[in-house]
Parts: sequence; C-alpha cells; structure tokens
Amino acid sequence: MGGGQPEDTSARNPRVAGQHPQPSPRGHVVIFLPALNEERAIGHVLQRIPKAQLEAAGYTVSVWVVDGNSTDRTLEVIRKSGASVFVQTGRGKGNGMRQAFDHLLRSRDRADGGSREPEFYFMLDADGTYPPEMVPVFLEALASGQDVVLGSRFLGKMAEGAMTTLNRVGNRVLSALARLLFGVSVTDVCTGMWAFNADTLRELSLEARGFDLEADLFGSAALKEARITELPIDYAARIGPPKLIPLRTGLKIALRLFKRRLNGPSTSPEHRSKPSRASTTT
Ligand SMILES: Nc1nc2c(ncn2[C@@H]2O[C@H](COP(=O)(O)OP(=O)(O)O)[C@@H](O)[C@H]2O)c(=O)[nH]1
Ligand SMILES: [Mg+2]
Repeated sequence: MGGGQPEDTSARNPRVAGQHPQPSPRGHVVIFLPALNEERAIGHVLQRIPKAQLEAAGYTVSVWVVDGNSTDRTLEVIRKSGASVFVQTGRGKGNGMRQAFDHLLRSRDRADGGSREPEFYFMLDADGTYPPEMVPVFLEALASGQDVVLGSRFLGKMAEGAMTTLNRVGNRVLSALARLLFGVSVTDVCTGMWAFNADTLRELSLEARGFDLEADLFGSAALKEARITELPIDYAARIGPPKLIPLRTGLKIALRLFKRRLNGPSTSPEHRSKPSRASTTT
C-alpha cells in the first residue's frame, strides 16, 4: 500500500489542519473525516466541529478530510471551508484511513521532536450521521485515561430511517461476535465515530482495506489490551447516497473479526504500511 497525497488547503487559516501549531500543554486534537463523494454533507459536518470550544479549552486542533478520490464537488467544498485534505491512494475507507493515520502519526513525530504533547485522534464519518458536537465529551474520556472511545448508536437516540432493519440486525450480530471473540463489552462495533489516544493508535497495525476497518480497530485494540469504552451518541439519517453494500460488507466485517482473533495483534508499528510517498505539509 502506498501513501496518499496530502493537499494543504489551510493557507488562509493557519490554525486549521495541515499546520503544526505551537505545542499545547492540554494536547493536540486531530479529527479525520473519511469522505467519498460527500459534497452534500461534508460542509455541514465541518461546520459542526466545535473547534473554537476545543481551542478555548486549551487544545490545538487539526481537521483532515481523508478523500477517497471523490468525483463530485467534495474537494471544492472542503477547500472553501479551509480544512486540509489527504487524498488517498486506491480505494476503500480502510486503505484511506490507514494511509492518513500513518502520515499524520509520522509527521507529528517529526514535528514535535520527541517532546510529545498529548495527542488525541478522532475518526468521524463525513455523511452527516454522527455528532461532531460530541468530540469534547470523547476527549474528556481520553483525558481521563481511556485509550479508545467508540460512539454507540445503540446507546443513544437513532433518528427514524437512519438505519435499515437489515443493518440494525447486522450491527447487533457483528457486535455480539466481537464481544464473543475478544471478551470486551461492545454494543456497536461498526460505529463510524471513534477516538484514540495517539500512542494506542501508533501501536495498532491495521490491515483492513474497506468497511472492515472498524472491526480491525476494535480487534487490534482489544488484543493490545487497550482501555476501550463506549459513549452514547445520537445517529441521524444520512445526507446523500450510501457507499456500503450491506450483506457483502457484513460478511467482510465478520471475516475481519475472525482473522484478527486468529492472527493476534500485529506486533510492530513498522508494518502498518510501506513508507508513505506523501510529504508533510509544514
Ligand atoms: N476515504 C474514503 N472514505 C470512504 C470510502 N468509502 C466510503 N467512505 C466514507 O466512509 C464513511 C462511511 O460510508 P457510508 O457509505 O456512510 O457507510 P455506512 O455509514 O456504514 O452506511 C462516509 O463518510 C463515506 O464517505 C473510501 O473508499 N475512501
Ligand atoms: Mg454512513
């Protein structure tokens, strides 16, 4: 897997993503939004990120859209918002996010020269279904010692029509399988809202290419004995058409859970992916 290509669109706003601001004692928050043809939703999602609130609380904040080679106006909307874009190589949410994690984790290593301010990574779908307003609440959980936080749609309120019956049953079954295989309590393993302590994320050697990413994240973190917790989140109906094909994807997710359980935690972070061709944006 080669690296993707970051595209810094933050020139007009130096505190936006792509920059490495002065280290903050509270820490640095990096928010990733995986997006494939989300022209209708991405603008709203970016607007809803409570950046000013986080900065007022003493955090520095970067927002990166991880673009899966969108062919609609997604990139144009992002450019107008001032956020940064990481354009992935190839296809698949898993591929894109792994490339982006690698790139950012590595460039942050270089940027703070080992001084290591606390870092917190977020992943949030860009389709308008997940609540960016919850980022500070997730951050609190990380700051108080959790390594991985998942937003559970089954513990919060789900809007009518937000999840089909098939997906509801599938998500329940996959979460039960995850609990069984890894012995960790989870109600929504397929959620699209995650938060990580950066050191924990660095330790995970992920292999997923597509929508099996969440299963890989969960299984890897569980096998590393990370402190994993869930917080309730509300789930809204999607803006724009879905990219996921339910049954086939469900099967791939189940397979990933089994594979991860059988293969155990991958050991070295070096294996995360081949060195990225991407250059830093500083
Ligand atoms: N970077 C990237 N993002 C993707 C890709 N495929 C889907 N996404 C994004 O991943 C998120 C989840 O996809 P979605 O179709 O909403 O799946 P669902 O919510 O599980 O039905 C959305 O924000 C998509 O835009 C891809 O190949 N690359
Ligand atoms: Mg979705």
